[in-house]
Amino acid sequence: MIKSPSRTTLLVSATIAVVAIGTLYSCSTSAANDNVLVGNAASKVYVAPGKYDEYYAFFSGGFNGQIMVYGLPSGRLLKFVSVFSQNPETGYGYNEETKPMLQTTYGSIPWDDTHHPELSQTDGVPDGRWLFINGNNTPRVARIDLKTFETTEILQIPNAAGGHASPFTTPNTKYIVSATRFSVPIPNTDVPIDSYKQNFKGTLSFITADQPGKMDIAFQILMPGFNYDLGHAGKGPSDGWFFFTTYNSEQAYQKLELNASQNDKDFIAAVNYRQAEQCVAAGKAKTAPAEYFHNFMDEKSRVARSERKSSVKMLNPQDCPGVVYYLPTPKSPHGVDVDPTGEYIVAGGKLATVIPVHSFSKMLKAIADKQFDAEVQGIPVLKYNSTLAGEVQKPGLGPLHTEFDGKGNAYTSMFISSEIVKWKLGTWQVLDRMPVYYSVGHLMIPGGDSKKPWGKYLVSLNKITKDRYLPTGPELAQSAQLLDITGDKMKMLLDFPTIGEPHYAQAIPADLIKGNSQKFYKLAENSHPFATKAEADGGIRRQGKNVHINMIAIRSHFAPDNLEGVQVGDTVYFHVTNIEQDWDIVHGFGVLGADNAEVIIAPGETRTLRWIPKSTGIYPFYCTDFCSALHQEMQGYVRVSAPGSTVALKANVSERAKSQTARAQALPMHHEAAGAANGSR
Ligand code: RUQ
Ligand code: CUA
Repeated sequence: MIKSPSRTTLLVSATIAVVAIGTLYSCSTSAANDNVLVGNAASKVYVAPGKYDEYYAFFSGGFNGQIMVYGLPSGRLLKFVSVFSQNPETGYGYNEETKPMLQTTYGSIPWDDTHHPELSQTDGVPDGRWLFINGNNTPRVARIDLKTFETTEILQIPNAAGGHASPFTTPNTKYIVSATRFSVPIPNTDVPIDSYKQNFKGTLSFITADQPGKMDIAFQILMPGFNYDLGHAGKGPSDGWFFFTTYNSEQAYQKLELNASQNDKDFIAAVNYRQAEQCVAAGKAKTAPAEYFHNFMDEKSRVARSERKSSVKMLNPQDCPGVVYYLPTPKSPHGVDVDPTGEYIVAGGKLATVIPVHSFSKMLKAIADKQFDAEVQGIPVLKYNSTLAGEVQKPGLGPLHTEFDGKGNAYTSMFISSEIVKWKLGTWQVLDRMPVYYSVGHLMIPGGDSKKPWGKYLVSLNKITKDRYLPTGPELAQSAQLLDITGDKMKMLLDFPTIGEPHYAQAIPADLIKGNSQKFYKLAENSHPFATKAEADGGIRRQGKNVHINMIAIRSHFAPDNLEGVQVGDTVYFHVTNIEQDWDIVHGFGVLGADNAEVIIAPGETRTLRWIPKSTGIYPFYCTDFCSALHQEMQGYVRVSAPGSTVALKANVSERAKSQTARAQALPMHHEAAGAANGSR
């Protein structure tokens, strides 16, 4: 077989292909280097040691279900924020306090696929209070509090499958949205797949978002069974409207690659959500049964709770005329982006040869003049030319997403031709092009989807990395590239890798966040039911087969640190309170043979590790975070006896309390020195 001619042919053609690709990439790379090497690119991204970056940037972690926080322009990675995925690094989703965050009607889900981070806005401008992000697989939206950089709330979206067009915000964060990517029967029931046209529907969800801890579905709009892809709110004159792209208006349910690419135009759904509010208030929405979970972190106890909800308000556009219009849009549109003035609605048609731009004012006029072509399930379809402001001709191949610089320019990502194209709003002229490496999906300008973009940098979020970094086996990191957009021509400044697939990102001047960043949790306000606020309060308690250990962590010991009386068959809960009240003094806790993950305990909070010892013996536990000069001494032992053993419950609380506190005070700790250095800046 090795010698067969077909194999040889295959090898030869493969070699040719490799050579061709190699040539392509080396050409591209040298072209890139030409761009990079103009002027002072390095100095523009250089952030000196000890200095801060100018922007916080939040990148979706895609299929890692998290968020990565980067500094711009340096591209330095600052933090991972766990959202929909368990994270063994912090214990998120493993410890007892955060487990409820991942609760859904499908059970506890340890993973999701994040796509679109979205900053909260005030009057159409990112304000630095919260970041929202969607879970695409098991439709959910999450709130991240930008004081603590922690996920504080997750809402499941019922009557949906694939939460892709999400969680874009209205200008004052009254609502964030989620549209179903995949249409399914609503409510979801057992039907033949080939009954798609009769039975499958889409939904658009409007979610109240301006009150922390109280996210909920305000209402859903029942839509024809297309795929809903992305969305953006109107602003300024178009405030009160929301625009969603749809594809698969063919309603294909197999081989979509072919069957959903038949129509020359699909649609943008223009939703008048103020009108929807009025119809809901007037009782025109039905109360539909819908099971979903709302999970939120209590601020004082820092324990998450889950509540199950059982119905939503469902509005059928037929019962609320004027609530939705369809704008024909070529072809299989993906992104839909509204310019800073609120007049222009730009679509990125994956298979379109132009970038179509709709005019909001023309749309209102076309509605008033009833310029309708057809109706789809009670939704009027406007005439393409009646809403069209213009088309960008020959933009490149595979337009996906557009952001704005606030100076009248738009920037569109071209997936197939791997470039960013800059064009002028109003004249639709292409002004500049920049090759990017490779296959750009989203692009991001800080505030670039808002009323007031900070139009200094553009980040290209590339799907394919290939030869940009040292090879790391078959799977490479994804790649981001930073461009300077202050001049007429874009300038390439920097490549940096990203982890998971960063579909979209958001960024905001650091000044809007850094002053609010919380340094520790106040111990006095810790209302966790198992909080231990002083060394002398530690102990061990048995409740049937459950053993609760109350423990403190402080540099450089746990108290108690010797525990006896645990038996095989018990479930042990280590409730560890970090009683430090100082910035960046975090302790960790791990115990031999634990089958979950460590817990990381921020100063002032309590975290609980559940542990089921499987055999008798002595089990050490230790601090996992190098917290002090005597971090290696920060350890203890649990004795595990046979079931029914007469070994009494015992915790060495009081003897250790005094001597260790005295010792900790006598030693200078490296974290304190680091803290002082930070404080001096
Ligand atoms: S997607 S690459 Cu936003 Cu999930 Cu466009
Ligand atoms: Cu605490 Cu190391």
